[in-house]
Amino acid sequence: MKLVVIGFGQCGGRIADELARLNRRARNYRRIEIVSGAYAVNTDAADLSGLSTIRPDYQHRILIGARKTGGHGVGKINELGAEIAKEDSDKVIDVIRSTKRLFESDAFLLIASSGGGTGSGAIPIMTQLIKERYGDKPVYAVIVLPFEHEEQNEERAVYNSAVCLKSVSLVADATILIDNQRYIRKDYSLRNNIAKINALIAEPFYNLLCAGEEKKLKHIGVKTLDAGDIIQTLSGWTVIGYGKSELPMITSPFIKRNSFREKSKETHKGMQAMDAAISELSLKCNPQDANKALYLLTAPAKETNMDLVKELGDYLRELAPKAVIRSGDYPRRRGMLDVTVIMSELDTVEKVMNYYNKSAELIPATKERQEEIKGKLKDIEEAAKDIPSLL
Ligand SMILES: Nc1nc2c(ncn2[C@@H]2O[C@H](COP(=O)(O)OP(=O)(O)OP(=O)(O)O)[C@@H](O)[C@H]2O)c(=O)[nH]1
Ligand SMILES: [Mg+2]
Repeated sequence: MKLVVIGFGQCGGRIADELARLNRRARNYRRIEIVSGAYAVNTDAADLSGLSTIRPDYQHRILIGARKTGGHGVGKINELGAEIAKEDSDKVIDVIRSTKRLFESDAFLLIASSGGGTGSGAIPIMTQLIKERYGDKPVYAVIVLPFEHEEQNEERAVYNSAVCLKSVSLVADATILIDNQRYIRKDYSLRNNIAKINALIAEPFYNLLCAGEEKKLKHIGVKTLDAGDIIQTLSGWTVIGYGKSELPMITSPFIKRNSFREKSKETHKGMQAMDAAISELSLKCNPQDANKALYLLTAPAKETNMDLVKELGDYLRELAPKAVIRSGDYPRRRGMLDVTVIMSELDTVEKVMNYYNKSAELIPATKERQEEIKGKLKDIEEAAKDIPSLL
């Protein structure tokens, strides 16, 4: 599957940069392309210069709203992010139009955090515009949710998230949810290591996008998972997971690879990787709420047998009984077996509900506070009424 990737704001830009890196890896090691164009859009010039893989020209790192923000971001005011995106949307549409392999691309992937101002304000607007222009291609939004400490300390982070999620979900074909907090839990040393978190966020996309682009027979599975399967699966609220399991290298001539014992060991490893993928989903959710699901097994050809693929399918079916399940196998490198899982069309997402409920509570208090500020400003004006002005 080939994507046009566009990141908005600091978080979106950095993850888009990470996907550009995955494309370079696919090109160098696998001779295939998975990203036909990678762009970063921001109101902050410094954030754009901090990227490393997206091409460093103004057609790939796109500064918007420079007149309004002086190139310094919108300071979490998502309404301003949205307004600037509307005004400068032509800049983004123009570069998309000049993407070389646009017509070979299968979909758009737009990325932003929900808690900031630029990305969370711009992503719904741009999703809608791109959908209007390129109706034949799906537009998927990746939304990165704030860390717990941000939710606790910044009302804006919760409010922006609610507004962004509602707006994006009305226009995107699927909204892929990534909870920043989950990545700290995986490894506490990551708290200060955003780059590592971004690499973990991007990783599940690698094999998923590569599998359908392979041309060499030896890397084509019994059942290929291609762009069509992914497009059929992605819809509505979506989460993604990835798990791996090291395989022992079988070098001894005395161990028969297809002996019964070896086979059950492989199945066990496969289940282990599937378990890891499910328990490390990008957002905590209940697989029973998924109406669509997909899994991809990537393993050395010799380790992949149909029993394993089938067992993984049976296992997922138990976990997600309602879901239409699509699957594939991808014969790849030695010594490693990994599983990528997507749960889509989730009909219950507790975290999203919480944002909506909390923000609904915040709105009257925020209005009250704004009225109070207005009142106080009026009092000052009133007191200054008889003072001469130099202007
Ligand atoms: N995973 C991840 N989260 C990030 C990154 N950068 C920022 N965030 C999160 O994104 C939210 C802040 O949004 P930003 O993307 O920095 O904001 P922005 O879109 O640039 O908007 P403004 O700076 O307000 O103009 C917070 O919840 C951060 O924790 C990143 O590189 N990776
Ligand atoms: Mg910013």
